[in-house]
Amino acid sequence: MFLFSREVVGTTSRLLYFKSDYIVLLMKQIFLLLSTVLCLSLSSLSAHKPNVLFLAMDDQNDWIGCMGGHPLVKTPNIDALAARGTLFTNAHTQSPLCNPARTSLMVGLRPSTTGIHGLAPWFRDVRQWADLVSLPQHFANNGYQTYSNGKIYHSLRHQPADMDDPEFQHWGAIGGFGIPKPPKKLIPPTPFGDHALMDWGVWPLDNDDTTKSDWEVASKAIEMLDNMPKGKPFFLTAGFYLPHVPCYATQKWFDLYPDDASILPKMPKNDRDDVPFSSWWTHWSLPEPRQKWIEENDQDINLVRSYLASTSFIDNQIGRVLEALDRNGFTDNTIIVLWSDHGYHLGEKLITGKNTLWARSTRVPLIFAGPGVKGGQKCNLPAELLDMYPTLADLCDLPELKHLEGISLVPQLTNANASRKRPAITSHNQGNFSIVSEKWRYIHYVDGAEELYDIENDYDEWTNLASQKPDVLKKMRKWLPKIDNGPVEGSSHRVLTYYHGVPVWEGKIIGENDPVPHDD
Ligand SMILES: [Ca+2]
Ligand SMILES: [Ca+2]
Repeated sequence: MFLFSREVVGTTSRLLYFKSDYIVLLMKQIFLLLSTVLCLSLSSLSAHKPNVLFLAMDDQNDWIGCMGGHPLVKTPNIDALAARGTLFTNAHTQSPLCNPARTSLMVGLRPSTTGIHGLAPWFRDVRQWADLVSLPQHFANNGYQTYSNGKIYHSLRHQPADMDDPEFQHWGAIGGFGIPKPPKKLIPPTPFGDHALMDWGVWPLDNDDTTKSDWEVASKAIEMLDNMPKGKPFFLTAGFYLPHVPCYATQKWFDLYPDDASILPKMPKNDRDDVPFSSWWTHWSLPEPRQKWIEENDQDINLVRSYLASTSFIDNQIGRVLEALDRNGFTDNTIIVLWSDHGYHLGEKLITGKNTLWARSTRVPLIFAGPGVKGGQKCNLPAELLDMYPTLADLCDLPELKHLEGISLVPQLTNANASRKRPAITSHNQGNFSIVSEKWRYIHYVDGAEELYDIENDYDEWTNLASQKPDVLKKMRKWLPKIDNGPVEGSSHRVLTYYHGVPVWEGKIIGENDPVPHDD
C-alpha cells in the first residue's frame, strides 16, 4: 500500500506518501522499542535464573557422616551442605556401574530403556540415542553457560571434535584415576590380571595434596567461579574420581581413622547362604578382589582405611569449591546438587566392588541445597539419580521434557513428607532389578530368583525374607519395569546375557557347575 502511494504523482498523493512514510518510521520505532524491552526482560529473566553447581563423586557408597553408613567416617563439608539443604537418605542409582549410571542420569532414561548396560558403548555412538538432549544441553538451550570439570560422563573428558551440539560449552580440568601414580602398585598382585586400578594406600608420601588430580578438578572449578562472566546463569560441574580405586590419599587423611579392625564393616561369613546363586552372575569375574583374597593378603583394614581416607579428601575438595562459591557471592542464587554414581562393597556379601543389587552398591548420597530447597531436611522416601534431570529443570523453570523417565523431587525439596508413590529402581543388565520402597528391598534376578529385605529393621540386608512374605513379593513385582531392553549394539565390559536358561558373562558361557571365579 505504501509503495503504491509513492508512485502516484500530485500534491495529495505526495502528502499521502509522506504520511505513509511517517507511519512506517513510527511502526519501525515501536517495533524496535518492543524488541529492546523484550530482549532486556528476557536477559534479566535469565540473569536472575539460579545457577547450578553439579558435584559428583565416583563409587561413593553411603559412608557419609550424615547418612550414617559408617560410624567413623568424617565428611564435615558434605554434612554441612546437607544441614542447609535436603538430604535424600533413600536415594539409589539406576545401575551399579559407571557408564550405565551416568548415561541414565545425564539423559534421564533408565538403562533398561536405553540398553546401555556395560562400560561401552558411549551413548552418542548409538544411532537411536545420538541426538538425546542431555541435562547440560537442556540448560545451554535455555540461556545457561555450561562448564565441565573432571568425571561427569563415564569416559568423556573433552569435546568430541565431530559434534555440532557440544556436551558442555567450556571444558576445564580433565582429571584422572590415581594421579599421581606410585612407581609400582602398593599392594600385592591381585587376581584377574593384577589390574592397575586395583590398588590403595598412602600416596604421595610427601603429604602434598596439590599434585592430586582431584585437587586440580576442584582448583579449576574454583578458577572458573572466580572468573565467571556476569549476565548469564551457569551450570558448572566438578566430578571427582575418588574414592574410586585406586584409593590413594596422603597421610593426613589416613590419620583421621584408626589403623585397626574397629573400622571394618560388619560382614557375617554366612551372609550369602540365603541368597540365590544367580546373584554371583552379576559380578561373575572381575578385577575387584573377593573378600577371601583381601583377608588372605591382610588387606581388609588397609582397603577400608584407604577408602575412608579418600572420601575425607574428596569432602575437603567439595569444601574448597563451596568456599569459592560463597566468596564470589553466588551461594544465595545457586542450586547445589551432590551425588555419587553408585556405591561400593568393602567386604559385605563377601566381595569388594560394585555390580550388585544390594544397598552397598545402590544407595548413594543425594543432596540438594539453594533457592527453592528447604534446609535441614532429611527425606526418607525413595529417590532416584534419574530424578535429578527433571528436578533441576523444574527448579530453574526450564521447559518440561516429556520423555524423561525421572520424577521432579521439587515437592520433597519443600516438604520432605510430600507424597511420592514410586519406589527406586536399579537394574544391572537385562532382567536383574532391585526395587526399594520405604520399607522393603525386593530383588529379581534374570533366572526368576528373588530376595526380599526389611530395610527398616535389617539395614545390612542380612536376612532374605523372600520365602516368608509372598504378599509383599506380589506387590513389589508390580514395579518391575515393563521396558527391559537387552544390551544395545556395541555393548561390552561387565555385560551379562541370558538366553534359553544359559547365563553368558562377557561373551563366555557360565557352566552349571562352574565354581565362582577367584572365590575358591
Ligand atoms: Ca563409578
Ligand atoms: Ca544373608
